[in-house]
Amino acid sequence: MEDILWYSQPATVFGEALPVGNGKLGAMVYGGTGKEKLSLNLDTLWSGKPVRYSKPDAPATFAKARQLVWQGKPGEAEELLENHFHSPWTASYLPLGNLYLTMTDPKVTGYRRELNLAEAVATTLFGDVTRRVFASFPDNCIVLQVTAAAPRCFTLQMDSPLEYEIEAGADRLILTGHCPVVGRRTNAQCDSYIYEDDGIRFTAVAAVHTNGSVSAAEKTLTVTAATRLTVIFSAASSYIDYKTAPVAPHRDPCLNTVDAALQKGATALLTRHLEDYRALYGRVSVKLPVAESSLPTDERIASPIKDAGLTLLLFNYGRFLTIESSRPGSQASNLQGIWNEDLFPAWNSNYTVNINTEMNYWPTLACTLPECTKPLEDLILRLVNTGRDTAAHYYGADGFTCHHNTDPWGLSTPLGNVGYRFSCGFADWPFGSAWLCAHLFWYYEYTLDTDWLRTVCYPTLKEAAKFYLSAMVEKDGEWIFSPATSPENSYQDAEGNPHQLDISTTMSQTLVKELYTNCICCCELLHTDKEFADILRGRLEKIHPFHIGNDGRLMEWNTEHPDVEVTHRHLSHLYGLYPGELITRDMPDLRQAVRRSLEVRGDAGTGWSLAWKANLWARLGDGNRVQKLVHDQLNPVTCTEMTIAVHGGSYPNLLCAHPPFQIDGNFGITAAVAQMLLQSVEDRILLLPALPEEYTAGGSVAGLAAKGNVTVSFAWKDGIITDVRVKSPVLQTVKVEYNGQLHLLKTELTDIAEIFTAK
Ligand code: FUC
Repeated sequence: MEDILWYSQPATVFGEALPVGNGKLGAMVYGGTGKEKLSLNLDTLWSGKPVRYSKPDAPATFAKARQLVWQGKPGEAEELLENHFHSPWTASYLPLGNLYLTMTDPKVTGYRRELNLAEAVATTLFGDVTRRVFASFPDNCIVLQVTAAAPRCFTLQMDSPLEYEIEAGADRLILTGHCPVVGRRTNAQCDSYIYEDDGIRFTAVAAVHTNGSVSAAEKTLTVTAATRLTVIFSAASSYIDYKTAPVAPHRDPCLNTVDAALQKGATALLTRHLEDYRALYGRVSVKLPVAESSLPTDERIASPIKDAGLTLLLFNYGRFLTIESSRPGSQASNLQGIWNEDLFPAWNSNYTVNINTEMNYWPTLACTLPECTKPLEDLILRLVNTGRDTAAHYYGADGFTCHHNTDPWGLSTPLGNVGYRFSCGFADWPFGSAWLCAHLFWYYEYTLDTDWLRTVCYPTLKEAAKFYLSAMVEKDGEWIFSPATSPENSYQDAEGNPHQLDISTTMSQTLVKELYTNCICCCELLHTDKEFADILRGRLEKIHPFHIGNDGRLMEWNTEHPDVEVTHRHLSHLYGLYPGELITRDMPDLRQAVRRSLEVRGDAGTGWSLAWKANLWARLGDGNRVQKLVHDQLNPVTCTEMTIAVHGGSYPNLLCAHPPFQIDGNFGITAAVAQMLLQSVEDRILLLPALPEEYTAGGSVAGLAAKGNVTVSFAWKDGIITDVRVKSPVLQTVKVEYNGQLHLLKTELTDIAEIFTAK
């Protein structure tokens, strides 16, 4: 029931258009009548080229900054790092262009456009015309099918905001273009580009198959007297990897892909797409006691009282967006997933790894989509290579590290630009590697893939741990990373001046504690590296991240400095409760301190900030507060609001508004809804740990995943759980807590194939 977004008018701007994608290719579908527009993306279209940044004497500069902070001079330390330590910014994720299909005599009656999340098909209906758009993973193309009862004339055109040329062949348009190499920026925003020969090049092809006749002229294909028309679109770029000049062949591979799809034909393409997509989306099904809404989606979110079904729609949308934006072989989902129309997108639409990229992957394992995490794994493995250089060059340290931003070139340095004031708050945070490594360990915990633990997960965690082992220092009996920041937040010194560098911070200590703990666990599971594990154990004895302040909050800084912005959007110091698991249910004082911190921070924030709060409240077991935050996320934001603001909400197409559009909030909310229903924490599975009151009447869950390679299905009535079934490819007994009690349940044997096929 809550699988459809629908509207009774075409989209006029991005925030109304509907997304489809196959991980690599993305399209926003406008659903116009006389003129349809698809704005197109390819995951590897980025500015830049392989690059390595360095700063003379960086380790000495950092050591000097530490000394200054320890001497109570954080302002001097900040100036030093701003002028002598920071590197240029990441590359930008670029739009590919647009495809336009005009049609004569549109006869606009009975207009409806919809996105069916259960099929990943966007459909536009009016008069005698039906148009369908889907992105096929198995055939690597986007398919636009039109059928009409009466014959029509069509024209097909493409353009691009990048430098490009178009050729028209007998049945196709071929767009070749290239990406700029350098972006110039003012402040955090890129505002002009320089094109050079060594940037990424690309080919995009749109070919038609029709029962009308096709002619080509003036960069336009014209189709006459057609009642059926299929456009097959694909694209490929010359990007190879982070270190190699982008010279991969793209024209022939792209043409071959399109020819192969044309050969299959529209019906087979749709069948293959549905088979592929449903096998992923259908693994999970949630039913909640909600009445069906008769309103179009934009009117539903515009209503001041949110109907109870919207939460489920948002949950399903997040699962859809995961499958559409992150598939094996694609780049990881960036700040906008894969959907970006802007030549100068906010924050370069890059990978911001001090919350945003990770949040994109919060729901993936819980929603039984483990293969969709593979692009994130690729991103991390790339950083092991580039981040080794950063660890050695900037800190004189072992292992690898990554700061708060990255891109397909594997940027891992402390980006900030010379003299950019207050940049330490984001730049000086070499903890992206630690946070990302948590995702690798969670993947193991969910899948129990021991070979992968041995060959991929542990070696990566070990390299990450080595960085902190060699870069941390001992002070007053504790091992600290110093100076440290708490992402993007500031505190006031005694004179009321804002600072970002402190002796240490809760988040930096939390991330190291988690990483070392996970590494030790790997060593034990793999019966390896006993000595290394002992070194880590020794260090852990002197790492204590959590302290409760006099005001009852969990402390964020080394000492109780006054806040600069008490409602700051980041919640870095609360990481230990979520997504981390260091603050467990048997630590009531720390949980109370988190609760107090959340109360003082308040609910308002950017889209992703609302979503993080929702997940924290879910861990605290407060379902109504989670639902309140989900509703806050559903506050309508007008499509013209695309400049940076801090209040969250949703565009009419339900994409999350930071504002501007940022997809992390969609994924964060999906994770929070999953956590209302099931949490896999400590040694057990909690059923309905944070169910909002309005859903207690009854409902069911099928196929959500828990740690230990299991999926869980259950139903409830009047808040009481019935019919629990736990499935696993291995026979095991799992601890499940529900109805206030711990139950030991034997798993039903299933093979992976069964878990991974539609229920
Ligand atoms: C971090 C956040 C901002 C924004 C940006 C992409 O810097 O603090 O709010 O989400 O990432």
